Amino acid sequence: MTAQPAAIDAYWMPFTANRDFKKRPRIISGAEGHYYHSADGLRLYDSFSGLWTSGLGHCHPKVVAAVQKQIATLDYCMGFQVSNDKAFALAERVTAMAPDGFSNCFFTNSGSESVDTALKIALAYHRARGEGNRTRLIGREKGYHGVNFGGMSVGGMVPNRKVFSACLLPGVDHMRHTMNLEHTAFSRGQPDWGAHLADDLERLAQLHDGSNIAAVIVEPVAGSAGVIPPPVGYLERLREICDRHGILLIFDEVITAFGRVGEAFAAKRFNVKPDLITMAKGLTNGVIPMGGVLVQDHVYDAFMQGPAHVVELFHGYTYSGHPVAAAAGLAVMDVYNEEGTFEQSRNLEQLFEDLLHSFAGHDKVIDVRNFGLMGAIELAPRDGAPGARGLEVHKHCFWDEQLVVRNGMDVLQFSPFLNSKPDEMEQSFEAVRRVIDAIE
Ligand code: PXG
Repeated sequence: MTAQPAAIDAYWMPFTANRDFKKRPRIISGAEGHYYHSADGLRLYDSFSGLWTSGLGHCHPKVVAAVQKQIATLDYCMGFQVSNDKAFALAERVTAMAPDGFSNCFFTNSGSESVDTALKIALAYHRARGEGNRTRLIGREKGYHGVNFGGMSVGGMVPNRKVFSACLLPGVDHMRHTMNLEHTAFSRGQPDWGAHLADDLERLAQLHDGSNIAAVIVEPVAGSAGVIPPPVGYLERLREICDRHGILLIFDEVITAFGRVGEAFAAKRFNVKPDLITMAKGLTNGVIPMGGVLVQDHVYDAFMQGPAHVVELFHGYTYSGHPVAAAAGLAVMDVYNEEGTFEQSRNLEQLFEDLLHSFAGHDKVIDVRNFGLMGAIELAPRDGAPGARGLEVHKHCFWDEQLVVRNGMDVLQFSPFLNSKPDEMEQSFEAVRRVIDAIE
């Protein structure tokens, strides 16, 4: 048992009610496989795989060994003009797993950086092709694309945007989101209703003239907003409209890539090919921060023109392609391959869906949504106190059931391990039910 840290005032926690947290901290000091160890001695099951990150479980021995070896071999190396062997190797591995025609990968250090990188690539691509007038960017309500200025601007999470409203990028529009409880509540997987909402993109193309639009970005399955699977036919329709108007389609796959929806990429699962794909999280199983952007060949080729000694894209991060992160990524790709992780994930989908939907009909539950190993149970908000019920479930699960459950307001989100054991998955939902039953 490890003691609680003596002082906890200095750390300003992200996306957390700091004062509430510090009254009774939930501090994790160790992990192994599917369990966390808290600083005050609890052993907790992690129902969220880190933060959608750690599909293989924590401290996988192969990944640990690869990181230990790399850090003692090459800890860092400049990534501009000089680079390291592991970054090239990882780009080869990841592009080989991508849909056909994605032969190049740019590395970043997070999902937010991946999104801003993708938006910049889209703008620079059009300019390189003599269409510098294409500057408008389109996102979607309820979209989450990280917290940097580009991602925040195309994103549609109101609390994340509110305070910064005056500083959001100009020339950004949003399509409507596709959630409508009247039509889609308790759908299993993709709802049948809602494909027509893709036509919002056509309307924006009519309004601005499609020739002024650079790109549209969507999460193939929205994650942070509380798991919103795409209506049947919706992504296909977006692709058609993009093709008609020369608009680049960006899939933000920070959550959906690497097995979360039973394939290496959601683009493969839905059989819809975007022009750019952002990724992070599962790229290294969360072990070392790393993200990336995959680009279709026509995008990369547009940059590889003109004098060969000139930098093609004035963009990059000190830690782009970091050797330790890339070594972690390579080990993770090996494990995905050796253990058949994406197939394991696919095989757990039915059980997961059944467990989630066993909450339909519960008097405190107003919707259940799922796709792949992404799931949400939406609780009815308590009168006058939206979010209170969700936070209470999180805390009771932690203290009373030794279970880490993520809540976004009153939506409980589930991101089980891609290699979950069925009995542990079942037990985790039994615990959630006891807590939902017990609270007010
Ligand atoms: N795009 C998507 C689709 C994401 O889910 C980001 C970009 C940003 O990634 P970074 O690495 O910059 O955080 C994300 C991140 C939640 C939750 O509760 C999800 C994320 C972040 C915080 C909370 O679902 N995803």
